Amino acid sequence: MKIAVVGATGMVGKVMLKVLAERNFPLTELIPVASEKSVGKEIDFKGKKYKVVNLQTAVDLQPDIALFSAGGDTSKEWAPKFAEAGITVIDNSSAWRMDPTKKLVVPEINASSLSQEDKIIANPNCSTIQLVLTLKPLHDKYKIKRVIVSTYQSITGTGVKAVQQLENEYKGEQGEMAYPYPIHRNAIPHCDVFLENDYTKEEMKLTHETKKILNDNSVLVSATAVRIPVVGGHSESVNIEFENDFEITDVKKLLSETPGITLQDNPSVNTYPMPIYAEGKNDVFVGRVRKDHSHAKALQLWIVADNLRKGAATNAIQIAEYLVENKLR
Ligand code: 2RA
Repeated sequence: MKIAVVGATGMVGKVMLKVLAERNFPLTELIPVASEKSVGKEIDFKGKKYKVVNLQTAVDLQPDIALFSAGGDTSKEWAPKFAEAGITVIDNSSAWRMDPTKKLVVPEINASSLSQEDKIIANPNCSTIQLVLTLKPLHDKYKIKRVIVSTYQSITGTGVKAVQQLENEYKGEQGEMAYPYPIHRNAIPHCDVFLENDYTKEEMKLTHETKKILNDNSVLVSATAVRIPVVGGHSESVNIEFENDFEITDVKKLLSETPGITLQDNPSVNTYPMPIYAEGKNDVFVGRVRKDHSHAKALQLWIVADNLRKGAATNAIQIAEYLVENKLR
């Protein structure tokens, strides 16, 4: 199994390499791919050195699967070229997520929809993945009417420039700005760009992608996405209104039995999910599960996940694992 990692020198690409090694993915050859300026650089993977190549060379080397995390423009231009060459692309950008001909996959939810014909598979947005993994079992059992979510997003979601901005601000130094304002000791309610409806693109991704992955346009979602000076993962405060009644003990049991979710919920001993705990782990952590005292059929909960892992690299690799295990690649 030949695997290409497109964007291998980027923040998510590096985590993809780490997770491929950790999970002992059955690859016989690794093809690290990056822009021309990185071509020739050496990548160490499981004690072996691999030279970075450019995109055309990667197509010519005919990998079985290409994990893309190289931005939407590169995906838009190159994913079709890889697919035409018979290579299965799993793309972490937003380029293909809402394309009606492309699958948007969280393996625990809808990997079974995949077939050999799927040559470009979209990895959902990080904040969507942790949300829908939690919503899916609840939707199946209690039918969700409406979701109100506020996110508290790690600066790693923006990239290296944002991490550098925070480090500069810690040191009281002026440097390149990833955000319109200082992020140190601040919270910026502005992730990605603002749209006509005064929501941001990040907020509308939560709305549109959730509906597509749950395959239910009736689910109403309103989001506020906030950037905070944290690096370990994205946190989300979620209020869910159901059609049906529920018992909180049943909800907690259901979540604790859901693959990919770790229920971390014991306020009496200060146990709840936090980015400093979730960082470096592949699960989605759920806690603060409680009946909404203001609404008989609503639930309040808190979700945290490492946005570079389950929010990006790990989810993409789990899709690749599913393809291999089910002989779809
Ligand atoms: C962010 N989810 O956190 C977006 C893209 N990674 O900025």
